[in-house]
Amino acid sequence: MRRWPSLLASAVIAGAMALGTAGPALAHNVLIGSDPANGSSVDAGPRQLTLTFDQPVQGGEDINTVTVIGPDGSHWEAASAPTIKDNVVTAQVRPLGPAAEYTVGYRILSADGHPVTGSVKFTLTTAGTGTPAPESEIRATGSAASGSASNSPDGGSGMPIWPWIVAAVVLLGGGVFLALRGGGGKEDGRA
Ligand SMILES: [Cu+2]
Repeated sequence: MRRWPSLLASAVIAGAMALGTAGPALAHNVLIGSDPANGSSVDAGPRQLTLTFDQPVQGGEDINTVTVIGPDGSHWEAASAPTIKDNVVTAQVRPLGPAAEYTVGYRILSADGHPVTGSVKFTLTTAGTGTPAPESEIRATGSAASGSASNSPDGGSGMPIWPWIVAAVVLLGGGVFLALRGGGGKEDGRA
């Protein structure tokens, strides 16, 4: 009779713990807007671009990188690091060249401390007079960011949830064991 309330309590506690610890993993920054907008066309190259997220981006020049990749993998981001103000990342762009599709790749530090990558694309409809960044001006981290950005279009950083499920099952199992053991002991005592 007595064991059911404690069994239920164990299950509720284990479930709450699993939810509580898994929650932050799902709260990564999400890109909610950009200028130029994803999929848009512009007739002149923007001198700067902005990426707006749903929550503040953490500072740190080494981890927050923005790349602008044009035809044949050419780089068009300025040499300076992007600036962060709350939810908005602003990056300077070189004058663009060929009329083509350009991909803006980003790697930013999420509010929960994890890196988030993704990309947006825009099309330059009228060729500009700019030239791509020379190899010497391409930031090492910028090159790395463009690679990871193209690999994770969903913007996720791949944090598995299964360890939390395993932990919940173990906790639940332990709770059941203790509840059965404790309940049995009390019954023996009263009898
Ligand atoms: Cu995270």
